[in-house]
Amino acid sequence: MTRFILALLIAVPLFAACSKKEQPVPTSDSAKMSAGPVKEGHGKGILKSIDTSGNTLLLDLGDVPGIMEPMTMSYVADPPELLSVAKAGDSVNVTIQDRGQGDYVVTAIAPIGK
Ligand SMILES: [Cu+2]
Repeated sequence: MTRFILALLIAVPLFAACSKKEQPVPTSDSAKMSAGPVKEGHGKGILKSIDTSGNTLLLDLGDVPGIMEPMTMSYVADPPELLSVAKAGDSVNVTIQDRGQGDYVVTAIAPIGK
């Protein structure tokens, strides 16, 4: 029994030293990020223009809390049916999703006061 414990005491540090040399397997952080949680926020602004070929809406929005500071930029419309909901120049309420890695999408749009 004593000999067994002694063997363990010797063996354990050997294993520890051995495992120290092993390089940790790199995990794919980029894959995790792209599969990360979608952030969603609501904003209000003006629909500036509609690009049916690019499937985008150019929106001049106020702050979209947690998603985007006030700015004019184009968002992919998902679903594409959103392209025909409002007209250029309309005041709109929108739902914006941040799907990660610069992928900003408008998922809902409604003209205000119509
Ligand atoms: Cu922006």
